[in-house]
Amino acid sequence: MSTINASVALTRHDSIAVITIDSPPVNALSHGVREGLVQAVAQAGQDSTVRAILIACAGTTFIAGADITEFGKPPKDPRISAVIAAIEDCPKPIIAAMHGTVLGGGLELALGCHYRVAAPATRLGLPEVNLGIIPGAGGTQRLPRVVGVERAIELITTASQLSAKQALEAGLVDALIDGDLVQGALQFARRVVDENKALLRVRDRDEHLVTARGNPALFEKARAAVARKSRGLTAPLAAIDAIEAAVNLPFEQGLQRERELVTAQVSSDQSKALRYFFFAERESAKIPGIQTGDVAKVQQAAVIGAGTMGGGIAMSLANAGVAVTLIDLNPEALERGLGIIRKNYENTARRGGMTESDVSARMALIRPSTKLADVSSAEVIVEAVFENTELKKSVFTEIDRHARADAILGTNTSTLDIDEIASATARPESVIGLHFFSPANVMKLLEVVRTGRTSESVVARAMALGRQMRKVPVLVGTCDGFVGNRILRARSKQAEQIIMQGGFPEQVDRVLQDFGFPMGVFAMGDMAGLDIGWRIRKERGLKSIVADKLCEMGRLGQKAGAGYFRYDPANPEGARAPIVDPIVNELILQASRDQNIERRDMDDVLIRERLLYPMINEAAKILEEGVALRAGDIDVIWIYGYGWPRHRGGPMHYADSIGLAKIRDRLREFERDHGDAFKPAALLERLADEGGTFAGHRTGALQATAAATAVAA
Ligand code: 3H9
Repeated sequence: MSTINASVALTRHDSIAVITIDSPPVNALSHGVREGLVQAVAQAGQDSTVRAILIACAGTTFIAGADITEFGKPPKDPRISAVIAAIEDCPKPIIAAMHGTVLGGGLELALGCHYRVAAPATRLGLPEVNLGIIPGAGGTQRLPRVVGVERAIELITTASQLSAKQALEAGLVDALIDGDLVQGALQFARRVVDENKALLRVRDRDEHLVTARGNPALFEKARAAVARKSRGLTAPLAAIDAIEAAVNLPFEQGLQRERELVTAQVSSDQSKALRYFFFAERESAKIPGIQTGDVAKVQQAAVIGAGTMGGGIAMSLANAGVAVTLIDLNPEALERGLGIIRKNYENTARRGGMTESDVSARMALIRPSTKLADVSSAEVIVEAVFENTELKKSVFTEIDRHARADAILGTNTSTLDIDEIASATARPESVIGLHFFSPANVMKLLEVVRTGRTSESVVARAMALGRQMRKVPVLVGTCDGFVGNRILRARSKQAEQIIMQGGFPEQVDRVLQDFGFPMGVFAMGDMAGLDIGWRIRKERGLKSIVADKLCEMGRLGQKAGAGYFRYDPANPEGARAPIVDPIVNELILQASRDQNIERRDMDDVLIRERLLYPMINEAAKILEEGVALRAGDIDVIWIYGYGWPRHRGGPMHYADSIGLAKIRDRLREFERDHGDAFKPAALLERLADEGGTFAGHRTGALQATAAATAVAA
């Protein structure tokens, strides 16, 4: 064994040299790995006793791509493309022995090898568009030469992955290796040498390109499809340009075109936002001072309430292999809830997402019950009954009587005071908010709400449960609406004011969709049902002039065929597509007149700023109060829970990218014109003065934790 450097080693097995990359956590192509690889390839290539070379990786995966932490920094030689050129030009056959996730630069490097073998569980892909870039180390030039142009366009523009078996069928992998990967790859290498097989260089292959050459329609069709699906993302379109270059230009010129395109993409705002988000998401899993890693998996849970939320939560648990007791005191509601769960699973099976036996297995994990005492064996209990404090308190008192001493007592409330709910038990340290989003079996976000008294181990276990359910758990503190809904309210309030002051629902919604949201505020309200907000407003003695009027007219949203918009089953755009309704616009004009509000024209920029800047201001207050740990957590919540476009990085990153002084100044103008509600948050004022960013601001600990410390002191 010879150590090339800290990340790369070179060993010999008879006449085969094995280059092993060992650079945790994911063997990314950092500068050290690149240097080590070039040296190792040169050393093995020059050794006359070496007849073939394997490249393999230690740890859980083959190379998962370029080192993303190096993006945006001055590039250091050797670049990835130079490493790949050294491999491809080597006079001895080089074989990639792959396992784990072979992604981005990792797959590009494998495509530079002369042969590729893989363990059966390997997954392969070029996910660069998720980071706002394109494969920039020859991937757009080599992949179409192997799998064909249309397949390459699909794989690269959608960032989809192939299983090892699919890769074998597509010709991307030459053999699958059962058992020990390196031993199997060595045998493969010996065969290559013994049979004197040719050095296969992907760059020299042309057969797939000729069929696409002279067929510009293929690319136009792909561009139109991508533009439709990727809503404003530039990377997938740049990827098509690069693949077109692969088809029409000689290899070296194609590489040059790819380089130009990737260079432009790396410095784009979209890529900066997407890279920021990649790390923000991973950071959100880490809680300062709390070990969230080594927590035993949950085996048994109970969900109380078999309504829409409770059913979705039970499905999320069953999907993670957890046995769930689904409890509802009302046998009919329980029956109905179970029926809906079964129907949901059967629909998934019909669409090919699971097998019939999967449906039976999941249903077998969900045991119905009408007795609260049946929470007794659960490690985690999630209460999802109607939003009413007294009801929830009585349920928690009962849970407290029957639950295991070490059980997590979770509540799915989205609006109520969790401290008060916890006070109904003798163990408030076990109580935590588990705020799922609807539909709970689909939505990835889970707000984990820590009160001032929740214990650290319950926090750690709740975060781990979130990950066990393959959700994105984000820890937040307590306040009205927690993080997500509190910011949502700031936006809804603006939307209501804007339509009274000059805008119309269709314009507000279009502005949000142009920004990248999948749906506007008003269409979203129609989809959820306007009666939900109506009921809450009535309970809290609040009013919303236009929304209340629509509800009084029976226009409760999509389910009633009309709300802010009209819905028509015969609409060629789809039964759920909103249709502008002049009746609503007339009602809005009348409401403005009744309130003596002088309407004025509002352009799209003004509407966007009026909608988004108060959200950012509210988020700043959340940070300053310590209800969120970091700006990134707020961004993760808004991207996963509320459809904020990823390529804009979330509200906090968006604010940083615009400049906090600009946002503060604009809010001051709104404050002057429309009143105190726009007053910039103290944190925003301070960071704007200092030239700081939200990303650079750390609260250190949640306000709830700080409060707990104060009590303890
Ligand atoms: C590319 O290749 C460009 C090329 O075309 C060349 C252009 C010129 N770099 O996700 P996890 C860290 S672009 C640096 O929690 P998992 C991650 O931050 C790249 N760090 O684990 C985390 O750190 P920490 C194309 C990376 O098991 C730790 O590894 N490739 C990178 O759930 C564990 O990550 C991709 O986009 C990286 N490339 O999932 C693949 N990747 O522990 C991106 C990960 O400090 N990566 N880290 O928080 C992934 O999809 C997942 O990380 C992977 C593992 C599936 C590999």
